[in-house]
Amino acid sequence: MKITPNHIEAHNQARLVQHVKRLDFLTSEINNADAILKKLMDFQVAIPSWALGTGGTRFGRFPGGGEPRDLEEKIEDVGLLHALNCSSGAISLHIPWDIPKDGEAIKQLAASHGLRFDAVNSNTFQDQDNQALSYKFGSLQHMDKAVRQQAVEHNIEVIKQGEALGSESITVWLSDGSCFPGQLNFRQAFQNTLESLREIYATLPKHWKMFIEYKAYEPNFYSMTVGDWGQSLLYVQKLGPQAFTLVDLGHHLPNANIEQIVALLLMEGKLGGFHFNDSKYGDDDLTVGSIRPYQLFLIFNELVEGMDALGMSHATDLGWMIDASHNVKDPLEDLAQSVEAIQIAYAQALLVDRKALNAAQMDNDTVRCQEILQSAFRTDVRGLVAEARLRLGGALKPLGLFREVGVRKELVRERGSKTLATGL
Ligand code: AFD
Ligand code: MN
Ligand code: MN
Repeated sequence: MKITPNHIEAHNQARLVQHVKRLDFLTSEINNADAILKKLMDFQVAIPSWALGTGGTRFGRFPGGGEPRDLEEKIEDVGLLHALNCSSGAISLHIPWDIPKDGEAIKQLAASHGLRFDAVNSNTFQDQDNQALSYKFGSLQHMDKAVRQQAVEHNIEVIKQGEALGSESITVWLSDGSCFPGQLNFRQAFQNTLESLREIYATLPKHWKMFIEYKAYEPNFYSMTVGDWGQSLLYVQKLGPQAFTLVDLGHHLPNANIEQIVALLLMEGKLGGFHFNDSKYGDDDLTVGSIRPYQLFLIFNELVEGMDALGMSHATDLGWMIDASHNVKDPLEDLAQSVEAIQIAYAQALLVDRKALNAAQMDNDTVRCQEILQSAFRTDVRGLVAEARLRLGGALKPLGLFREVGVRKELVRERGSKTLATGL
């Protein structure tokens, strides 16, 4: 299945008059539309290879049909999404779920869809069939040096795989921890993990980054060895300049002030990137912006302010990735919604009147501070986001075109209705 320029052209033509009307109104209301458009056009969000199939819970899984059967088809799916929105031009691989058999051929296939490879992800939270030692009681933290060594070697192998594809970062998410008090000596677990991470870090290519992702709970329910941003920061500070903290929005305890965490990690030069998703209760992996769009905006508000203060490039200095799971929605539709939600929050954050906010803060004018933030948040920037897509050659309404041409129906026809994608 391919989305052709003809599809895009016909779809856009039919919506152009309405779009221009909307955009004209919007640009008459704001004064930095051109600058925002340029930034939106530069901004790409990576799609996780493990989120292209239907997810499930431990209770069950209800596949929707036409799921990608192998890495090639996963790349095809991300290519479809990118053809529609021109803003998801990267794929993040999970190894060993997605080991390229022929690296060069996979690289070429991705390039033919305009895709590059974002961070590679290691997996020591499951045992694989051919694995000698078990990760039941942890991997990089394990009491047994041989298990730690096996996990270290896996991560080194993932870096090698990533290098062959042109990736420039590895994300390490550990499920290591304990389920019951007394099970683990916390200091020992930390030291073991640090020592293992150091061995991995030592093999990083010079231009690579290592992201240490934290998570408050699950699958371990008493302690997680990288349980929060403070612990992740401890590791990355000890590891060195190529190590950074990765913030997954679903990995905090309820009501955590994620925007403040982001601001401080940025200030310390230790924020590496994001796994975007949304949640009501925990690590729900729901569509970005579906539950707490204001929180997402506030996070982007800190990002824009902090990155500008440090002279960082919005497009390239942090890793922007989605990490989601789709139990009831079509994965591609869900991902299209997520990318758009990220772009909307980013555009709204670019609208914030920084000078006025600064002045209101200096005056302790709390009311004015809220007005400034909320007036940006309540601006309907969808016309700007659509215009950025239009200029890049994408569809005015990606989701609309996806349904008009019956992408899923065609994928089911090509691949079958009972296919199963690897992932969670
Ligand atoms: C986990 C983490 C991490 C990991 C993924 C596995 O968010 O990013 O790679 O799920 O699918 O909860
Ligand atoms: Mn994640
Ligand atoms: Mn997660």
